[in-house]
Amino acid sequence: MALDRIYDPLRLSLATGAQLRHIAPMKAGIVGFSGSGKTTIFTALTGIAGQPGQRKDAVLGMIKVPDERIDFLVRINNPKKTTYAEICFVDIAGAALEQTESGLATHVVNEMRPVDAIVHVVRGFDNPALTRAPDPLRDMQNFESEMILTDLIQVENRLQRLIKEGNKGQERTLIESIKTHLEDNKPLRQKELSEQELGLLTGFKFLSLKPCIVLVSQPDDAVNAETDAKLVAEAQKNDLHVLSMAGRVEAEIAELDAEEQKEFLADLGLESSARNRFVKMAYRELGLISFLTQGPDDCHAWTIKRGTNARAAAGKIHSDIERGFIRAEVIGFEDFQKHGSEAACRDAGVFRVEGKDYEVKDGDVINFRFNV
Ligand SMILES: Nc1nc2c(ncn2[C@@H]2O[C@H](COP(=O)(O)OP(=O)(O)OP(=O)(O)O)[C@@H](O)[C@H]2O)c(=O)[nH]1
Ligand SMILES: [Mg+2]
Repeated sequence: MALDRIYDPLRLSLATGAQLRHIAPMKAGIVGFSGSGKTTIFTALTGIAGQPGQRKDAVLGMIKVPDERIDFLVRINNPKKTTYAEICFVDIAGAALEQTESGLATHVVNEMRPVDAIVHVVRGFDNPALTRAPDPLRDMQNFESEMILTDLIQVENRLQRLIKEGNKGQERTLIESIKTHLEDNKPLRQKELSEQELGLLTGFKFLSLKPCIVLVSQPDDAVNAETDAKLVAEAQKNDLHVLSMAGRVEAEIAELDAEEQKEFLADLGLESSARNRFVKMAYRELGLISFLTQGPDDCHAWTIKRGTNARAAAGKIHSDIERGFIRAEVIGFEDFQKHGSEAACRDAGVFRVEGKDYEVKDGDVINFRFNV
């Protein structure tokens, strides 16, 4: 399926869980209980008006990741094409408020499976449509338990199947140890798993294994409020990262044009937009970095996980470059900025040739040499 049939970058569109799998940029699923303010946060992060209420399909919004390094490369190259890293936000249907003891509803799970990271919106504001008073800590813990329970049910089904087939191999041992972990109400992101074990588990797309940011949607008068310390402490116990914002205020600002946004943010004493604050935190907490490629045709930011080696990074651009990898020609961004061109960097001795195992650093300007 062609990507451009699924979504128009930077515009609103709809997709089913199955279509979501085909979207290449990092996908962040906005989830939470019904009426927690998810759609409002979707608007705050994307600037795109959301669709209120329950729907059949997930709503997508693409954003470009602001990157001053790309802005610099564009100024010196004036390229035909500029490509910022992108994040695709997915506004996912709300989860039922009551704890069901049977995990999350299937239509919610189907939309959550394909995402790379979870943005869990918890309600800190009074929603007149809901009878329960806001309680971010309660909602954070309940939704986490729902994700864990959903994984546990999946694991139990798999285990039964393996037992029936008489399987006594590696997968069964692993599934059994995962079951024990989940039964303790612990998320899989906290289980130590080897690369090989993670490989065996990719097909499951476990919810509690995905990195998760808890986003507390605060009332309108809490634009700059600190997140409750108890909530942060509890979140840390589960490797959850917390960010607070006044969702409705931020959504209104995000829909303004750039100049007006700046004024409003300054008036409110906010350093930058909700989107920028989110992206900065998400990259830091999810261990993401960008490397850059540049030239007269294209200046391009590529998002990878910290720790990725040169050869795997090349695969982000094209599988041929990964397969035929010869070497990576690397200049650190600060050196590039200081000297202004590849030639000047060579003269200054800051142009490096690295092999396939080189660990790519944030902001590396790279030219891959390959042969296929
Ligand atoms: N006071 C206040 N109200 C908000 C805030 N965010 C959302 N609301 C209101 O709460 C209601 C629900 O907000 P939505 O963003 O639609 O919540 P949702 O989680 O997407 O809801 P569902 O998709 O139905 O589960 C709406 O009436 C919003 O106007 C906020 O930050 N402050
Ligand atoms: Mg909604």
